[in-house]
Amino acid sequence: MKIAVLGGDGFCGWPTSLHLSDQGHEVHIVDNLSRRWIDTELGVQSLTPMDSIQERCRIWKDLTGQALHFHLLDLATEYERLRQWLAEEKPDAIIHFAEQRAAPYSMKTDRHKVYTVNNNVNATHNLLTAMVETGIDAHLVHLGTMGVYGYSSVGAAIPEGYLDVEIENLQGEKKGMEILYPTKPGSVYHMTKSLDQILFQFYAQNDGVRITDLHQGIVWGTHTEQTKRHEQLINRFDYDGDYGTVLNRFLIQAAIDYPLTVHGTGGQTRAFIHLQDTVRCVELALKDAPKAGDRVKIFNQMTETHRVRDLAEMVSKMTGAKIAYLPNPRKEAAENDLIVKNDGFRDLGLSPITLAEGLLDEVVEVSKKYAHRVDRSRVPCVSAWTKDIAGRIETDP
Ligand code: NAD
Ligand code: USQ
Repeated sequence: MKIAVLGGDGFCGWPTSLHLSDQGHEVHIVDNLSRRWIDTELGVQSLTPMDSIQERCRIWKDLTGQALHFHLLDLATEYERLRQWLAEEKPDAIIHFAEQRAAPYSMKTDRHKVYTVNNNVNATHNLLTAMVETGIDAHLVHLGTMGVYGYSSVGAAIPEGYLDVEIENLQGEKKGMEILYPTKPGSVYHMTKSLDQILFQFYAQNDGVRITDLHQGIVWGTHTEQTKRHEQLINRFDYDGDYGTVLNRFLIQAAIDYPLTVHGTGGQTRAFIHLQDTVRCVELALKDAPKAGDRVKIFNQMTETHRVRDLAEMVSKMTGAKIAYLPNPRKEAAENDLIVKNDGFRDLGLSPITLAEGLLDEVVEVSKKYAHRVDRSRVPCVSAWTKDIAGRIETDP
């Protein structure tokens, strides 16, 4: 297939591009490199030394003979170019990773909120309307988030996207209907993913666009089978207080002898998935495309749930790191349970990589190797969810 990977220079997009190219697909990476600019804005860098996207593509071609085509394009602000690109290239499938994905970054200031909404909502809507206008019949696979549901399962497993409800009509009869699971986003970033869901529902129903939305949990790990093949294919690894995600952060903190930064009591339960499984799930979703006229297909792309303090304790036991319980910069439930259905990918044959399988060591190894690149002053999470909370943030554990 000819596959467009939008956001293919990012943490999930790059290994996915390599994986699909390795399988013989013709892969086109579309990215505006905004993530690299945000590193510059924040004054941080990936733990791992990343080459330019052009250089990464050159190395892959030298190694495998497979070309990766790179296109510099902003989905949110260059609508005409996007439409023209789709009309010319006519991809068979489009994988959409191209959004601002950090909740803390989205809550930093009013400007960051505005940027995140403009970027994410416009990127998704521009893509959908351009697909309709050009008449291409590509399968769109979008990376969404488990965060659209909120994280409370009220004692029942969160289903894959839809909820059956019963309402009483004016005649007093009970009528069943299926609705999108009610959204309860916890940040402006997560809110944009909730808005994306409505855009998808409309374009699937109105124009028959074939869409799969992957509600993904927190991705951990850094290597995949392909990124390990050459040091210049290495993936990005975010450790800073805005973009670093919790488990990867704990592992790098342990490697640099920094107390593990648990927010509040660490009672937040979240869904997780290893990067190698992310890549595999995208492949499985591509093979299971919906038909025109079908409702949006939604998968919960996660393999296990964990409580933040349990993760900290596990990393502490493994490495000897101390744990610091800090005032929480976020507005979120101090404690929550989370039960999630993920039968969709299991039925398609996913055999998940779990934390128990020893791959945590691999991340610690990478962290130790590049520890000299870490700026310790960028480790604390300083983005506060409200002005009240801002006054209570602690930056020195
Ligand atoms: P990332 O920031 O590393 O990558 C996103 C890429 O998209 C970047 O290369 C960026 O330059 C590009 N991009 C952003 N806006 C764009 C635009 N307007 N036009 C063109 N390119 C643009 O993020 P990631 O961690 O790879 O996440 C990818 C997707 O997966 C995101 O949509 C995110 O919401 C979702 N997701 C990520 C995680 C995670 O833990 N990393 C978990 C669940 C879901
Ligand atoms: N946390 C800590 N200490 C830290 C960092 C985080 O205790 O040093 C806590 C947070 O307060 C939160 C939890 O860990 O309760 C998860 O935080 P995170 O930064 O790892 O994850 P999140 O902000 O939810 O975002 C990440 C990705 C996002 C994706 C989401 C999936 O950045 O793109 O959508 O995970 S999910 O969490 O399932 O919604």
